[in-house]
Amino acid sequence: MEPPHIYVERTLAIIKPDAINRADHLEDIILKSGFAILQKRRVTLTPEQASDFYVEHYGKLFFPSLVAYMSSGPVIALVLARDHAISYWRELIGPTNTIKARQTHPDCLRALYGTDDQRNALHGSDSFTSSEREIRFFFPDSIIEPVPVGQAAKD
Ligand code: RTP
Ligand code: MG
Repeated sequence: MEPPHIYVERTLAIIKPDAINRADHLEDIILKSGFAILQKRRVTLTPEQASDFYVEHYGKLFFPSLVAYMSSGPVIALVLARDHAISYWRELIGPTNTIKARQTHPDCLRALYGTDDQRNALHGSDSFTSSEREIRFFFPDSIIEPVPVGQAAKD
């Protein structure tokens, strides 16, 4: 008999500068939420790198301060895997604006660990295409193909 197929998806999460001091706790929540952490990298982005990462927002009013914030200190990029990883992680982190999230989704991670409308603790890829691009951005050698459940996570 064939074993059951388990479809595992990957997403890119970032612990942003305002939440970096709570990284261990946040990683614990991630694991308890059923994700495997496949790859992990702590890095301080240059303004150029932060601009490239958020290029879809180039030209918007908040772009310069977003770039300044994301390059203001270390971040931790994490490749997370589980079923429906992209949508599930976005649901867990909640709405973009921490202040509004506290009113509408008080249990979401941004409501609990974010700071304001910009410093919102965590990033999550918003689509499969974004996840591929963002994983490659932080982990250029990453191979995008199905990962067996239970594969060991490496630091
Ligand atoms: P992220 O990409 O960081 O996971 O956030 P998101 O998808 O929920 O929101 P997105 O629209 O992609 O915005 C990227 C980041 O830009 C800042 N932002 N500020 N002041 C504003 O109106 C505003 N809108 C967005 C936030 O830091 C947001 O995470
Ligand atoms: Mg986004």
